[in-house]
Amino acid sequence: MSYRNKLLSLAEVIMVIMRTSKASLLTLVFCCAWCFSSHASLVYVYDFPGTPGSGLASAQTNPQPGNATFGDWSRVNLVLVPTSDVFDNTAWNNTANFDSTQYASFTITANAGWHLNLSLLTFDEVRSAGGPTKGRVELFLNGSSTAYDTFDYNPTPSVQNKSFNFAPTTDADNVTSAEFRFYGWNGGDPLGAMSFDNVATTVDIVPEANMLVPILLLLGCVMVEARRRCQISD
Ligand SMILES: [Ca+2]
Repeated sequence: MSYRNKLLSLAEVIMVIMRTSKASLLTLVFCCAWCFSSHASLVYVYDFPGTPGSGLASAQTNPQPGNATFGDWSRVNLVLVPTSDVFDNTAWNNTANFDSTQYASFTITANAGWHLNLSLLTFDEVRSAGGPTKGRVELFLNGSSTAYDTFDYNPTPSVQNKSFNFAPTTDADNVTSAEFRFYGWNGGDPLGAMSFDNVATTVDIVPEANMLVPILLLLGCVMVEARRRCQISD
């Protein structure tokens, strides 16, 4: 349900409550519960279904969240490996030097009037024999060319789950777009591969306007109406 529709629904419920009782306290509790319940984190997962595993957002098992769009995966200076159910790539930089021009990535874009409070990225990784032995994930915010945070790890020959515990973004950061880039280098074979799966982003998608403003306006209306009815009954 959209934020606007939630507000309209809330107003209707308040009117019903006021018609049927003097339950101002109940109304207050309901408003607070609604406010907090509409403000929860969700987890969006890329699981790359098909052969080769698809990086298209429309192909993922879970649907898009409301009020933000997870994008299609990109390969920048990488070559697809047609493995099933993972995002597999070869032609990684084979030297000992990190190369910022070669990566796999995806973006998240908030709808107008919303922003992203990001808190965690987890993912499965595995490399083939000769694949990269150095891995890095960088998070870029609001189109900046400077990484907000960086996670280094050593890609493994069997599947492991990794956690990128960056500093969570807050309302004050006003993040409206984000990009995660996955790098690899220092392999022993130019045909070596590295793949990703179950790339899970934890995010709270928040309306930019202060949530309390419309709630307080509604509560104000409730109290004014309650006082008016009291005066009429006196
Ligand atoms: Ca998968």
